[in-house]
Amino acid sequence: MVREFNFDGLAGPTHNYAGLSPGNLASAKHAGEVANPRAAALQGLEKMRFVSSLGIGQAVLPPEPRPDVGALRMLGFSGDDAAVLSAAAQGDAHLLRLVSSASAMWTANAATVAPSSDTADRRVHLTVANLSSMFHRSIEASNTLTALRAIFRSGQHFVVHDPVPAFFGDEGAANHTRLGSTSGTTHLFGWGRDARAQSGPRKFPARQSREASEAVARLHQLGERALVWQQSPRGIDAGAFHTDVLAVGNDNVLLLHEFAFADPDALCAELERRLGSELVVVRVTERDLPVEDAVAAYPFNSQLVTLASGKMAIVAPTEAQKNTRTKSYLDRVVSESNLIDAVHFIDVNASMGNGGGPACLRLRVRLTDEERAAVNARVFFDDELHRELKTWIESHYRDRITLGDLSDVSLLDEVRTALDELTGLLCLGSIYDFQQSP
Ligand code: SUG
Repeated sequence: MVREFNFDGLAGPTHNYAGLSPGNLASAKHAGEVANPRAAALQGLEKMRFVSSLGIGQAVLPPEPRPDVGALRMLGFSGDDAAVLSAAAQGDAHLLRLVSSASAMWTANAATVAPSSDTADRRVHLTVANLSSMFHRSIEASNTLTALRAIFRSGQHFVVHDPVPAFFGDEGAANHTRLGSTSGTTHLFGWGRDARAQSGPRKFPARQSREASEAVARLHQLGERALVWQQSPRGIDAGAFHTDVLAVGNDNVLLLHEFAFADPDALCAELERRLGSELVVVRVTERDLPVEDAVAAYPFNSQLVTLASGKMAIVAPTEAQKNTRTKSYLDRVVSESNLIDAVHFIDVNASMGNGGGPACLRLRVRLTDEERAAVNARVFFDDELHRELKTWIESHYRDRITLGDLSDVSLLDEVRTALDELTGLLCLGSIYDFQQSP
C-alpha cells in the first residue's frame, strides 16, 4: 500500500513581509506590512487539519531558527547575540531582514522527492534544494538537511542527498511534477536557465538551472522516467518564479497554463507518448486566463489530491475564488476532467502575501506502509498532534511583527524556546545549532 503524505511547513515565529524575492510579485507588493505570525501558523495548521480530514496523508516539518545569527557572524558581525543583531540592524538592515525570513515554511522548496517505486535502488530519494538564487532561502538548506535526515533516518529505506553544488540553482519540488498512468510514471522537471543559455527571461531571475534538474534526476536514479523541460521565459517574466505557479499535476492529470513551459504543444505530445491516452491535460490559454490573474490568485498553486474514492479534489487558495477568471477556470476543470470531484477553497492569505499558496506549503512524499513505519519521528498528523501544535503556537507566537522587531534579542530567545519545545514534541532530537552544547 502506497500513500502520499503532504509534509507541510509550519510558519515560523518570525514570519514577516520583507520584500526579499525579486520576480515574486506578492513579496514585492506586501513588503513592509505588519505581519501576524500566530495567525499565519494557525492558518497553516488549519490547512493541515482540512487536508487530513479529506483522508489524505498529512505530516509536518518544523520551522528554522531565525534570525540566523550564525549567518550574520559569517558576514562579519561579532559579539554576543544582542550585539550581532543590533549591529546588523544599523543602516538599512537588509542583511538582518535576509536572515530573519520564515521562508522555510514553503516546503515545496525543501527538497525534490522520488518514491521507491520509481528509483533503481528501490529506496525513497530526497535531494535537499540549495535555493541558491535568493540568499534568504539559501540559508535554509543546511537545517533542512539535518531535519530530513532526522526524519528519514533509515538507510535501508531512504537516501537524503546533499544539495547539488550551489552554482547550479535548485528550487526543489516546486519545479518538479510526478505524473503516472498504467503505462508508467514520468518526473517532469522544469528549469529556467542553463549555464550556456542564450535565451531566458529578461526581467526576472530564472531560479532553477537545467544542470540541477538533470543532476537530481541522476541522483534519484530515474533513468528514462525523467523529462527535463524548459519553463516559459514569458511566464517567469510575468511572475511565475516556480513552475508550481502555473501548473499542477497528480497521477494522470495536469492543469497547465500556456506560459508554464516553453513549447507546451511539444510537451503535451511527449507526455502523451509516455503516459498514453489516460493522460488528462486541462490547458488554458492566455486569452482565457491572463497570466496576471493566474499569478495574482494562484489557481495552479493548489493541492491536487487523490481521494479514497479514486476521484481527485483541488485545495485552492481563497484568492482564486474571489478572482472571477480563476474561479471560472477551476469550475471548468471540474466540469471537463470528470476525474475531479470538488474544489475546496482555503485561507492561507498570510503565506499568500509572500507568494506562497497551498502547494508551496507542502512537500509530497509517497511512502509504503513499511517506509512510513520506518519513520520514528512524531511528524504524522493526527488529532492529538493537531491539538498540541495549536497550543504550542498559541503559547509561543506573537500576533504582530514589524521589520523593526527583528533586532529584538528577546524575539530570538522566544524563537529558541519555542523550537526547543517543538523538537521534543515532534521527537526529532536536537536538530538545531543552538541546541548543541558549545
Ligand atoms: O521563494 N517567498 C517565497 C515563496 C515561495 C513559494 N514557493 C513555491 N512557489 N513553491 C520565495 O520567493 C518572500 C519573503 C519575503 O519577501 O519576506 C519569499 O521568500
